[in-house]
Amino acid sequence: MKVSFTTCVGIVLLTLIGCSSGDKSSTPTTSSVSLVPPTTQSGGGAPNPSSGPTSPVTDADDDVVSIPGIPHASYFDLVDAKAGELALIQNLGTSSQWTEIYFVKWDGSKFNWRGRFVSALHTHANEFEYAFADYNGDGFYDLYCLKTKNTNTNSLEVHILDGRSGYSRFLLHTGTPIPLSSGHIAIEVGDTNRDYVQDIIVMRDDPARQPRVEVEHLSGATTFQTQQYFRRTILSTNVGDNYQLLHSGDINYDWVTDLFAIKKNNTASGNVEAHVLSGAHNYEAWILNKRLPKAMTADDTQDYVLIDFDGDRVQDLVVLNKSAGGLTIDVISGASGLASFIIKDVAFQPSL
Ligand SMILES: [Ca+2]
Ligand SMILES: [Ca+2]
Ligand SMILES: [Ca+2]
Ligand SMILES: [Ca+2]
Repeated sequence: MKVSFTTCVGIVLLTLIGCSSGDKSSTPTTSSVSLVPPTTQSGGGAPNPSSGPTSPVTDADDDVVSIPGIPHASYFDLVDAKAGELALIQNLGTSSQWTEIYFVKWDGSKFNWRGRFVSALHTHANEFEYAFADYNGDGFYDLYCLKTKNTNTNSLEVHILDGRSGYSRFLLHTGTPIPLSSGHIAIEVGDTNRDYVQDIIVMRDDPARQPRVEVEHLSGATTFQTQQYFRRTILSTNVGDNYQLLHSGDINYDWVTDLFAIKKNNTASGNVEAHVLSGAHNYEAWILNKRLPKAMTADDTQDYVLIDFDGDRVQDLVVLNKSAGGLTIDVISGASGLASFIIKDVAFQPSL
């Protein structure tokens, strides 16, 4: 089902979570909507002791996950790759002593392993964010490894592993104009200016820097050396582990990806909430504020990924429920307006 913009606004009207004025019109608001605010901080951008420079925001992916079938499993990240495929990235505790990449695919009833690759990236303690895209246009998805901590250049670094070689060699190592930051950085890859070259989207949550989450695009055409877009959003900083920021979905079908702020903790409703800012409106308009059919947890044990899981060309929201005992997966249907599940509580125990 295609969800039109008007339908989305309708969804907003039906499912407002703590929204106040400004949502009654049929067009996105440009005033700041009073969501359950991510922070009570205002104006000056004074650092919060819990997330300031001396106490970097802890990433959700620090959690240990043990997954049957992967020896020495200790650390994972999960990203989308190819249509409907998922990739697990094991950064630490690998048998090869290199970062390893596993592909899995859902066949309608269970997950199946699709391949394992020993990459040319060393193991590390949570220093990289990841995204898949075809960097060199050879038809193979490459792995963008974006180093956000402890870089030699003291800037955000881009290291790209070649998909065609099974991720065994690098296509690029470069610094960028983006300085490292004490706050949390989320990153996606996509062609934001439609020149057929993949760009990097950086979402910066740094209350020590300023009080609004910033979105910045680095130009792929200049090998990520120039900023081709910059905006301060109406989303307050200091979202920390309460939120997960995603930028790979276009919820209102205007061909511009939107900023999903998934509020995972401390919601008034007790459920996880999706708050979406319109990319086409420079992140000054909320286009969805939705209570998801998913209870929040006290700990940061849920990770969210946007992909089209069921192949209907509508982005779905994959939930990874992490625990010491393993991983279970839910998928919330985009076609249902993020109201119902495609799969729920499926243990992640892929078959060979
Ligand atoms: Ca490639
Ligand atoms: Ca581009
Ligand atoms: Ca959009
Ligand atoms: Ca879908």
